[in-house]
Order: sequence, then structure tokens, then C-alpha cells
Amino acid sequence: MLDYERLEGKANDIRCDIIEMAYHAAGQSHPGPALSCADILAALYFGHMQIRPDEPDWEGRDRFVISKGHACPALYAALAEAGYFGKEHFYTFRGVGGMLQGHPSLHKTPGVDMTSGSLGNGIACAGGMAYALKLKGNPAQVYVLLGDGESQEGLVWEAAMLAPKLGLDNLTVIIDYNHLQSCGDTDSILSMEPYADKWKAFGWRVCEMNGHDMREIINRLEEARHFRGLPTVIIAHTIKGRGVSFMEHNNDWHSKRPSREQYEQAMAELGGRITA
Ligand SMILES: Cc1ncc(C[n+]2csc(CCOP(=O)(O)OP(=O)(O)O)c2C)c(N)n1
Ligand SMILES: [Mg+2]
Repeated sequence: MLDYERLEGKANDIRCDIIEMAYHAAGQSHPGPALSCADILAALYFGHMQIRPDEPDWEGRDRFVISKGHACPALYAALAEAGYFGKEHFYTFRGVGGMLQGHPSLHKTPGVDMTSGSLGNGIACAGGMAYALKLKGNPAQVYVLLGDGESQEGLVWEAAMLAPKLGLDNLTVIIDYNHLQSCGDTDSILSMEPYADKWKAFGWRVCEMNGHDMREIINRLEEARHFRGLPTVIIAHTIKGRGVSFMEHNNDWHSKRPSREQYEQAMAELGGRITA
């Protein structure tokens, strides 16, 4: 039986670490996009995926690709919390030569399964990874986190077209549908609606969830793991900046460093620890 309170606690820890990195980063971090997906990352890393943090390249591991790579503070927080590396690396986040780059690098960070940040690329790579696993008879799953703004990239739809044809039922795409992209509101810039119908038309199994409800996230992930014949896309309804009052729904926090006062307020709301 899963301990949902523990998973919610992990999501809160991830949020605290996102704020820690945002305050200490070299240059500007992306706190809003990372907070949007903190619950999904907590569910994947602490309640769903088969992983071995002490053996990051274990062949049998489930893979995760953060296609919206700018939200990597959420991934780094989950990986550190799981034990892939120490949290001291948060303090060199985005620094030249640091282990934690501003966008995730497969070659620099233990536990990162695919380099990402050029939007659209991650989902295409994940399709290739899922196909390779199938060819090898490896039962591992591949999970992808895709942005709603990112879905405007043509490459997303090339990958979407191919995966059902290849029968990639080991591939699950989770869309972080927060209705905001870097320069404004996704629905008026280029709406993805009817979102579910588009994916259905491309041949995917489609479902939806509240991306901040731990039980729902776990249930949707379990269903996707066991569904046979088609890849699954889960449309996750989320709030950009979720968990910090002044960042929620506020796209100023797409990419911005908090002041000392804002850092302290965010940590107070999350019950996190203030560092020097
Ligand atoms: C190919 C490409 N074009 C542009 C960018 C710059 N960029 C970074 S984040 C972003 C918006 C992404 O919006 P969304 O996918 O909705 O993610 P969110 O910030 O809401 O998490 C853009 C355009 C990029 N990283 N890659
Ligand atoms: Mg978005």
C-alpha cells in the first residue's frame, strides 16, 4: 500500500529545493515551470518508477525524459532526494562546469536519462528509447514530461504519429497543461484545444488527471503501465508556480530569481529551511 502522505511530503521537499536552487542559481532559474510538475515528479520517483539510485545506468530501470527541460530544478531535486547525488550541488546550479546545468545533460548528471531543453526534442528521443527497449525485449517503461507550449513544436507531432504505429505501449507522455508558456497564455498564443481529440486522432490512448492530486497521478501511471498495444498520453491539469502563493498563475516566475525577501516568504509558505 502506498503512503500518499509520504509522497506529498516528497513533493513539498522538491518544491523547497526548487526555491533553494532558484535563489542560489547562477543567473535565472525557472521556478514556475518546475513547481508546476513537482507532484508528478514526486509520484514518478518515489511512488512509481523502478529505479536504482546507486546504479544509475541499470539496464532494467524505467526511464524519464523531461522534455520541457527548462523545468529541470524539479528533476534535480527529485534525483538528489532519491540519492543520485548530494544536495551541495544545488549551490552550483547553472554555474560553468557545474554538475547541474541550466538544462539537463545526460553526460553531466547521474540519473538524467536524456539531454533536453530544445523543446520538442525530448519526446522524439523518448520514442526512440522506447522502441529500442522493445527491440531488446527489455520491459522497462519510458515516461516523458511535455509542456503545453512545447506542444506547438512540429517535432512533437512527428513523434506522436510514429509511436502508435510502432505499438509503443511502454511509452507514457504526461502533459503539464498549465496554460502558460514563456511569453504568455498558451490558449491565446496558439491553443492546443481540442487537445485530447488531437492525441486520439494520432492513435493514442488518452486520459486526464489533476496533476496535483497524488492518488490520481499514481492511479493514471499504474493504468498506463499495464495498458497493452498503444502508448498513453495523460493530460495533467496543473498550475504554473503551484505551492508558492505569489508564483501561482503568475508568468513573471517563468524565469526569475527571487529576492531575499521573496525567497524567505516562499520558504515560510512551504515550511522549508532558510540557508545563508
Ligand atoms: C526549440 C525551443 N524553442 C524555444 C525555447 C525557449 N523556451 C523555453 S521555455 C519556453 C516555453 C515553454 O512553455 P511550456 O511548454 O508550456 O512549459 P512551462 O514553462 O509552462 O512549463 C520556450 C519557448 C526552447 N527552449 N526550445
Ligand atoms: Mg506551460
